Amino acid sequence: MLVDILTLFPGIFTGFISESLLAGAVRNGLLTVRLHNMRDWADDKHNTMDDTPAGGGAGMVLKVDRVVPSVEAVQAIDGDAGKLVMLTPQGRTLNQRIAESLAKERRLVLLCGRYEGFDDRVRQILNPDEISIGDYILNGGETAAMVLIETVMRLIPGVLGDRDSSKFDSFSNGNRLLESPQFTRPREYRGLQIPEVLLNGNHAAIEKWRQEQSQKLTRERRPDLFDRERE
Ligand code: 6GU
Repeated sequence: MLVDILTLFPGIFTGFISESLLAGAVRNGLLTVRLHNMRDWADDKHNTMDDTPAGGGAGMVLKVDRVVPSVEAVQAIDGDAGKLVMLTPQGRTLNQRIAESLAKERRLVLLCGRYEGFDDRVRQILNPDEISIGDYILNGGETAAMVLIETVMRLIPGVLGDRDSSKFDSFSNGNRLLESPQFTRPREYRGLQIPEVLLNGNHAAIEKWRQEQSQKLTRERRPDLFDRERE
C-alpha cells in the first residue's frame, strides 16, 4: 500500500514510521509512506497557508487556493490518484469496519488539517472521505492520521506475522467481544495465581473459559457491543 500524507508538520511522523511494525512493513515493501509538506506543494510564490476566518472569529483557516493545488499535485505523482481521506472531527468516526475497507485500497492520500480547519471549499472541490477518530478535539489531524495508518496496516496481509494475526482481534470480522485476560509466567506473583484452567493443557476447556471471560468482560464493560453481538 502506498500512503501519502499531506501535512504542515511532517516531522510529527518521522519517529512513527521509522519504528517497530511499521518500519518492518516499509522494509518488506508492503507499505510505502511518503510525507509531503503542503507548504512545498502550494503552486504559488507565497507560502502563507492560512488566513483569518471570513465573518470573524478565533483561529486561522487553511486556504483553499493553497490546499487544493497541493493535494492535486501529490495525487498526480502516481497514475492512481488514490483514495483521499481528510482527517477532521466532522468526519464519520473510524472503526474496524472502516479500517477493513481502507485496507483494500492500493493508495491512500491523507490530508491533515490544523488550526480551526480547512476552508469548506476544500471539501466541496475534492470530495474526500472525511474521518474523525472520536468525539474529542485534537490540535490537528496528524495524530488521527497515525491512528488510522496503524489500524489499517495491521490488516494488510503479511504485515503482522502469523503469531499475532489480526484475524481474531476484537472488532475484526464481525467479532464484537473484548478479549479475555492474558497471563504469562511467573505462575504466582504477590499471591495472585494464573487461573488453573490455563495451565492444565486442556484446549477445549481453555477455549470455553476464554469465551466465557470474553462474554463477561464485554457484558460488564461494553454492553453496547454485547447487545449488537447477539443480534
Ligand atoms: Cl481527525 N482532527 C482533529 N483536529 N480532532 C479530532 C479528530 C481529527 N478526530 C477526533 N478529534
